[in-house]
Amino acid sequence: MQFKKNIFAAALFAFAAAAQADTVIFSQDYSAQGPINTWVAQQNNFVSAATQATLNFQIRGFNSLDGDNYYIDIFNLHLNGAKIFSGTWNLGGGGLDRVFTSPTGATVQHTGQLVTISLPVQLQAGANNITYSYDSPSSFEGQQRYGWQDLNDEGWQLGAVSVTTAVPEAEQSALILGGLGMLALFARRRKANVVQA
Ligand SMILES: [Ca+2]
Ligand SMILES: [Ca+2]
Repeated sequence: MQFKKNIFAAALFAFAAAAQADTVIFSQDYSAQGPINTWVAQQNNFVSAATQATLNFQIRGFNSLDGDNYYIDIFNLHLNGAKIFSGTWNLGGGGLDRVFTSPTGATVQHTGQLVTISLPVQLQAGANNITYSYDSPSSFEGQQRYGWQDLNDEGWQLGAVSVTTAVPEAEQSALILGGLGMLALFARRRKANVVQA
């Protein structure tokens, strides 16, 4: 009976290790925060050893946050000072959805007043800064588009942010082999117990 339990535990360990392909190196949940003005930026500061990572986050619009209309609101994301992602979506105020700057491999899903974004990012080994901000430019594509509108009209919120790195396949294999090793160990112990009895 004990042997069966051990086998089960070892198998679970092997499968769990295989499933844990991503390591979270930074996460912050802003869902309890109310809307903030479009001229207020948000920042994440964290230290990373890894360079290749995935940044997941959400943008939520309140009231009539605009897309590409007269009162255009453009979302910008800077990683360590460089703009890597930029776009505008109709998050309640009308206008078109557009992405202006985006790394290869990005996914952007817009549903209602929520945009869910996943970006491959190249971090620095050491300190990293991500800045999320909105811009409502005085000049955009040859037109006056300026329109900061306060919280009575619109606001925004950053959703759950997570930065993850994929565990290299070699490490995953090592974890699975470790789980199989445990299986073998339990099997040997069981044999030894049988001999003693
Ligand atoms: Ca608006
Ligand atoms: Ca606006």
